[in-house]
Amino acid sequence: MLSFHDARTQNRRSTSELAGGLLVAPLECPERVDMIAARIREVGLGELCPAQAYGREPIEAVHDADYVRFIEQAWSEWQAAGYDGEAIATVWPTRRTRADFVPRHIDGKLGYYALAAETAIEAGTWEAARASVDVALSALEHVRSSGEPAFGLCRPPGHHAAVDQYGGYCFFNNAAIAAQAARAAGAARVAILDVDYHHGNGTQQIFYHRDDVLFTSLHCDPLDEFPYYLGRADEIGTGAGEGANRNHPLPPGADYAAWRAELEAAMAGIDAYDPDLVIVSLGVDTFAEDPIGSFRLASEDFSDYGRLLAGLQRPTLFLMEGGYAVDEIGINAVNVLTGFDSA
Ligand code: OKP
Ligand code: ZN
Repeated sequence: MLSFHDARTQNRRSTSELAGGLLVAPLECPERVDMIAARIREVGLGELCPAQAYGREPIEAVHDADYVRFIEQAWSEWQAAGYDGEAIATVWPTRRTRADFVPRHIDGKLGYYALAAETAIEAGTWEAARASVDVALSALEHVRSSGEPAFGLCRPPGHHAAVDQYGGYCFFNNAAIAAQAARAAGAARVAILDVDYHHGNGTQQIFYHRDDVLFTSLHCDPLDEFPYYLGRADEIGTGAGEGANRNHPLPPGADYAAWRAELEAAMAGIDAYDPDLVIVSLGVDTFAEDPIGSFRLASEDFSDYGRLLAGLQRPTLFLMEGGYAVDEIGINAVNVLTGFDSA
């Protein structure tokens, strides 16, 4: 299987994540990509190809243009305000205040566009987030032109990013942008299967009213886990999209047997939908040793479900999402891909 990467994804080098009341070294670090790339080479998965540049048009086919401009300019506006640290939201439009205008001050803008406070914006964020989209679109192009599967080493991840919101380490929704680009290029139906430990609230929101992109997600129950305010099983889509959103929440601590049973149910739904393309939002924070996930998958379980996914027999695009056990992230992500290739 071919993989795609871009060195500019490493330009995001945030030093601060708000966690447990402290500013700590971010879990979503550049070394994650290095470890995956090293493992790809070690097992000889296939060529690691450079990404092409696609510009902002495919990003703006999913995200609001004002939001894209905000991500582009936030760091310089933050610096112009004279702040010393990285840009972190501290105040929000909430129930009983207004959210129908964007404040002028950077503090107001950050709260308007942020869905969570853990994720800081710094000097390289805009470039890295754009490069992550380029990686996804380059891998998509390979799947579309060859029919072969491909893997995008996206970083930062994307599935929490909504039409006009960032957070949960995500800025642009790589999987949603790829799905939209595939539709524009002629795919009739696209299925997104999100296997990250966290619910893909952004992807869900982007396609909630549509039936041309099916969103199916396995994740920890939002009653107990980030992103908390979306991801329950009764969220089935709206209007034309009714029935095209499928959430499979699992309890904290779920083991592989429970997870695999939900995957098989999710796959039956995808098969019946008959998509031209399957996009896998590949988060490996379901790993037992993940520092923030509670699920109990072992490294060999990733190979097993990779094999299972090949049973869909569809053109398949894998895009990296979460996974924070950095020492094993390459093993686990690449196990899915080698499992898929071996089937
Ligand atoms: C991003 B992705 C740790 C709390 C972490 C944010 C999680 C973002 C996950 N102190 N909260 O879905 O892997
Ligand atoms: Zn995650």
